[in-house]
Amino acid sequence: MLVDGKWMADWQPVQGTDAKGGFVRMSSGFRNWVTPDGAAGPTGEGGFKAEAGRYHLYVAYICPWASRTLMARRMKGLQDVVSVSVVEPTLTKEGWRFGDYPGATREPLHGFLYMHELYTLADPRYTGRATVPVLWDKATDTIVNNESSDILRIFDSGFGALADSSVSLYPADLAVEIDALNEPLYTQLNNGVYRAGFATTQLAYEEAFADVFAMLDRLEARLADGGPFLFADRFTESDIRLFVTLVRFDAAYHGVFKCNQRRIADYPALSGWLARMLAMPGVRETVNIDHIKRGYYSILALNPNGIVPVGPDLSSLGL
Ligand SMILES: N[C@@H](CCC(=O)N[C@@H](CS)C(=O)NCC(=O)O)C(=O)O
Repeated sequence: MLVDGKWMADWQPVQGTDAKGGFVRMSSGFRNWVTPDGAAGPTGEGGFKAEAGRYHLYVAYICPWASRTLMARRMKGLQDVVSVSVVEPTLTKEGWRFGDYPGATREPLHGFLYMHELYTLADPRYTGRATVPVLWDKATDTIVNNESSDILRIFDSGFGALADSSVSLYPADLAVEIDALNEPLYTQLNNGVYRAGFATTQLAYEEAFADVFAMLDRLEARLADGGPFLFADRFTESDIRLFVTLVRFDAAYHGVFKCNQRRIADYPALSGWLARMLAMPGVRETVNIDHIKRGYYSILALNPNGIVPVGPDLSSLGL
């Protein structure tokens, strides 16, 4: 991570640990918003007006947080408004790197090799991890926001008429219900798999494991009774939040994070929902299973020899 603008070499994949050996994710440092008129958003400073071609999104295909912003960009029809770069799938000793690994890209704006160079350009005294996603402002050469849950909402409403208004990822009349579902979805499932994978005690792992499968059971029942989306016929940001975890589950979390009570393939309603998501225009292109497998299985603290499993067979999902 960066400390006072300097890269610290003793990088650890575990972001933080609490007294009980539980995984603790660090908070995001840049929280400004793009808005139609450039006024300040719910957090941070103003000055980031929606303009086509002004903003750039840095992502990793391995990363569910980054992938959810990529999917929101596609669902809101912002492909020609916000450009994208993709880092290589394996974290190096200097964090995320740009390069020629298939599916990755070079850094187009400054020719940087590492993600952390963008952070120190934005703030030469930055302290924190150089995480993806990052929403970058080309006009002022700085980071607008590096919190994916904010970026989802920026894409939903911050770009005004530049975005597809027929899709609303966070409609006002569902906002309370979406927030109420997002909370356990994040704690028990999206972050629950990480809490299982990075636990350093048996107890912390088992607590996280129970959370993951309790939430999967709950969502299976919800989708078996309803659908086609989490909120009946309304596609929302909660579907995006669920998708990024489910599409990684059998390929990565089931193995390397030891979330192995069941696979998503064993849940009929969840696998039907996952197949429906993948059939939506542009969604398949936000998923790169090779990056996902290579990325997670290269976390040497969890998989010392870095062997990437050949399976599972995901051909029924077209992956
Ligand atoms: N709060 C952030 C978390 C992002 C995050 O943890 N990204 C991971 C990849 S999945 C990362 O970039 N880790 C690099 C590191 O920890 O050094 C968000 O949701 O946007």
